[in-house]
Amino acid sequence: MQQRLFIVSNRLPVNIDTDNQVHLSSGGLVSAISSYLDDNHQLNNIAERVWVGVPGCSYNTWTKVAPSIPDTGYSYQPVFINKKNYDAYYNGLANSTIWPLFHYFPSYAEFHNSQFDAYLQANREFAHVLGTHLHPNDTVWIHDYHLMPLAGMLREQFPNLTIGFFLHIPFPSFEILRIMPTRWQRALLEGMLGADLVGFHTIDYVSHFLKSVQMVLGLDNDIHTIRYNNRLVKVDIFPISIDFDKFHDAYDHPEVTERRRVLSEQFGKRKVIFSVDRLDYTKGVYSRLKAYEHFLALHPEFREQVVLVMVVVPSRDTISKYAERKKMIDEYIGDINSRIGNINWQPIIYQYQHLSFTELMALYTCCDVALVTPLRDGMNLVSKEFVASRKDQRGVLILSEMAGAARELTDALTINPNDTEETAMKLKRGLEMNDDEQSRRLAAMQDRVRQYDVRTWAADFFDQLYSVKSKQHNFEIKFLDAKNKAQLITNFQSSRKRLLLLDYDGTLTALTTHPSYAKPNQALLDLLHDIASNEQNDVFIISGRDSATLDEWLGHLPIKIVSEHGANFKLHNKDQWLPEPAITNEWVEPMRAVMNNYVRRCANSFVETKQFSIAWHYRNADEEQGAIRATELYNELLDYTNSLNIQVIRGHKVVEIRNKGINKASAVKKILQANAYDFILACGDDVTDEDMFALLAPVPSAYTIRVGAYASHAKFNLHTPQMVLSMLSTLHNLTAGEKQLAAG
Ligand code: GDG
Repeated sequence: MQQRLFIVSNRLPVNIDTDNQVHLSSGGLVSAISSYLDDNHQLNNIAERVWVGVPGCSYNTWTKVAPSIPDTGYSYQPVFINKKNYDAYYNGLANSTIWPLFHYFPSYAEFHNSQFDAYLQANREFAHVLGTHLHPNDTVWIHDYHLMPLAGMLREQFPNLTIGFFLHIPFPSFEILRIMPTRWQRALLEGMLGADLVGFHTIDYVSHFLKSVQMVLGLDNDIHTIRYNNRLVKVDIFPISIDFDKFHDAYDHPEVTERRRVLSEQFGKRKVIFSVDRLDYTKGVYSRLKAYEHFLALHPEFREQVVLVMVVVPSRDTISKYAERKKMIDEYIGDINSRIGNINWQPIIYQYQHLSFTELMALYTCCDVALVTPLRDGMNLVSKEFVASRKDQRGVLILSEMAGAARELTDALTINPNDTEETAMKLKRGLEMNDDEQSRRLAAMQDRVRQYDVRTWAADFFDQLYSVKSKQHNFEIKFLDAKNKAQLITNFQSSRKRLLLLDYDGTLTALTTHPSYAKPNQALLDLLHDIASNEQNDVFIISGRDSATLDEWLGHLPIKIVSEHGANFKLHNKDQWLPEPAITNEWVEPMRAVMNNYVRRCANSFVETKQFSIAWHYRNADEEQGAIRATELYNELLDYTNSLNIQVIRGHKVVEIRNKGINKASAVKKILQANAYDFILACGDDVTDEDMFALLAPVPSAYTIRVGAYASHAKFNLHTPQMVLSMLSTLHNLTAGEKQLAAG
């Protein structure tokens, strides 16, 4: 069946004016996605593009205007939310809680349960509209903070749907996120993890998100991949960009050229500083005015020689914080103009109105300095548009280091918008910058924006989305069926040298309430003895347990043992243990003191001290309390890992510290270097076994088996340790029979 692509954003990219005329938004996203799909039509087999969002008009109006929407290659599916709910969802939770909090304005954030419920309800309505149209193999790309729970809601209905989520605003540090009620934090994060791919503008936002997922949901990540509900979720950076050519080429449009000429004539010899943004407290408009006033005070020689053209575009003006801002700005501008200006000169030309594209281009291309000073900004497209528009290679960009764009536009003059002194100084430097330096800096920034424009951004996102989807197929639960079991047996029988890598707890024995209760019974000892006695088999017990216990229980068998997740090796039962050369353990005692605190704070938890690692187990503790304490302990231990060469890992009901770089994969690598095998069987039940499974995934002769119903890098799953034992016993009996035959 052919796939369809659903783009989902709060608002549809259509505006309907009071005369019921439809205006289509020509935003970067619309054209970027179209151009990607046009280029890759065959590749992705996308037959139809549907945009889903709130239309900004009533149902009756929509039914009237919908047939007149010009063909853009998209069809539009409206979501209608009643006015009261929409207000609580959009003006309330989205723009009076998430927006201020995620932009580091916690004191502006409001916390009303009724608004959160309306937010969930609005997301459910989106899910409902989508649910009535989607097929399981469609692709959905959800945009922004209004719709953070939506992917999770869709995932419940469509387990295999391909879903991407992109956040256009910053993702804040966990210390900010935790200000919101825990229930809300969980709902937002779990909702986002319903997607297959979660995208952010910068590495900081990715790190903050991953840390929050660890702290709130207790989930670790492996190189930005999270295992959640038996799925892999990829988290990555996609710095949004603009249509470079559109802004670059518009420099020469006749109407832009003409408007630039008129404006330049009007400004005469005066240097022009230009700023444009939506009215929003995050955009730093007030700080910008303060810095400009300070600049004029410090450098009176610039008075009458410079003008600040400041365009503020109306936005969200029904929200009180925005209306207050507008009043403050209006008053401050009036104050500066009347106090510092005179009859011949207004220091600030202020417009509170949207500009046409021609007007915007004319101002971008006639100004001397573009002044972009957000206090926080997910990316900031104005700075990129200014850079792209300057085909003449003139002009200076002053850019706040708090904008995501500052990570890419490193040739801008960067400022801290709260530093009036610095901004005033950079204004002077920008206004006096010579042509060569202007052009050198612009050329470097133009290269970056040209190379990674909005098309590359969208293509990058889709490529990653489809790539993670294909990886998920290898990461599903795949119980070993009769056909594959028969093949495994055939391969085992026909091989000459076999490697058996067997985890102990949870794989050969069931998990017990305390590690000391998992002593092997005689049947297990006999089975291991018999398999290992066949010289074609190299049997390794590869466990996270301490060496002494493994020695005591299994040391008399003709097997090899790797203990403490690869830290210690015993290659013959008469040999000494051989620790990894680089291994250290002087940190174990101090870490034990930290863990002991958690034993006191969490009833029925306990510490297992080994030679080169240490573990805090909470399998017997109250489930909820154990999980909370595990997160706290994990977080506390992370602080130590920066200074010590150790790694903290979370397994099933355990938090463990071990040497960095030592794991079951490093141990298996070493084993494979020492010997060649034509059959490998690796069995394990926990996340620590995943390293070994991932290493062996590309090896054709390797069978990897995860015990339990967990999605895994292993090729197969078996339900219980009993099934592992039964399989081992079958393998042994078959080869033992052959030996007897051969001997007979
Ligand atoms: C959010 C994030 C992130 C503005 N005034 C006029 C006008 N604009 C256009 C600009 C630019 C866009 O609006 C503003 O984009 P920004 O990126 O600067 O800011 P937000 O609206 O807050 O956008 C932001 C973005 O999402 C994308 O992910 O970068 O961080 O907050 O394209 O040109 N356009 C016209 N007249 C105006 O008066 N024609």
